[in-house]
Amino acid sequence: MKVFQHVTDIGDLRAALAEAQEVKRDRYQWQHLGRNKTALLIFFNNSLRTRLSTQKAAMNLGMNVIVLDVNQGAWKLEAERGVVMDGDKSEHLLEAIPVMASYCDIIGVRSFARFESREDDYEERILDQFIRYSGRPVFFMESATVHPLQAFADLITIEEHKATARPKVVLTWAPHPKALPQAVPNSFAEWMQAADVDFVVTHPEGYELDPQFVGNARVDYDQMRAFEGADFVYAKNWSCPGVTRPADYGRVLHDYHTMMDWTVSARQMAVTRDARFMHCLPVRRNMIVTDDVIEGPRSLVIPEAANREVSAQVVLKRMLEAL
Ligand code: AN0
Ligand code: CP
Repeated sequence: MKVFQHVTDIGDLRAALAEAQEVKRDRYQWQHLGRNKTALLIFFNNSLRTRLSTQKAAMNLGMNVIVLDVNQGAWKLEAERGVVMDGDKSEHLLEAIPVMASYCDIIGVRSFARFESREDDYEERILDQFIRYSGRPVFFMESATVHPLQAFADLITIEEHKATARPKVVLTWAPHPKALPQAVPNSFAEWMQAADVDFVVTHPEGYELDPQFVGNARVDYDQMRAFEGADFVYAKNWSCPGVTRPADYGRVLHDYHTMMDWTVSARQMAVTRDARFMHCLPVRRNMIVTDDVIEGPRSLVIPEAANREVSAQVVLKRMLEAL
């Protein structure tokens, strides 16, 4: 594997899920694969899970790991070509990328949506430059539009906890005080559309996800109706994707105080089929989900986060095998 961005990059999902279970049986059985190989993890944004789980996965494989927080100690990086660099940016990505690549074998990058323009974000300008100019395999650790390590971990978690062959999985929008990217719901939708599940999305009007990710998934603006008979509830906030009105891209469309009936609580969970609750974390309690639901016996948020180590290990293992 040279790039890990979309669900198609992982190939057959059955095989990927089987490999995840093989990792869980003994995660240290491939220490020879990573010997004298270095993973460089580059963070333009904050992280708890991605940072720790990906380092752990690389160490499980016997790799060396270097973590760079670009905004804490590195030079500020320019991403546009052709600008006169007389501002606060001291170095250009076009030099920084090949330099960083010269010290490692595999590169992971986290670079969130900037919300300056929908085109810039959806063209994946930053990650594309890493793919083009590093000469190394590149995996996305949440880019402007996707978070595939999260979606893969989510799929592993659903597979482990499903009680029926084809569970009903509901992705629900939930309120949040600040504008958040669409990367998590985009990837979750993309991976659920590729998996053997009955997938439904529910959100207020105006938050329609990009068709390249959501495809022809069922969308219901009535959250209670969408929750009926659900086996898994996956909550997430996202800002306006700007599909129908590009000018609204990245906006929070309503004052969140008026949207609090979308917070996942016992009221909605009551109409499900005793659904499991999922969220990628970090989560704002009593905005996205009530304390009782996230703490309750049906919550999967901790095993879901633990599976981030597993999804990262499958991806790194495949990249090492293809070096
Ligand atoms: C990020 C987001 O919503 O994309 C990261 C989630 C994994 N969340 C925040 O910035 C709070
Ligand atoms: N879920 C997730 O990616 O968490 P972090 O932002 O803490 O890495």
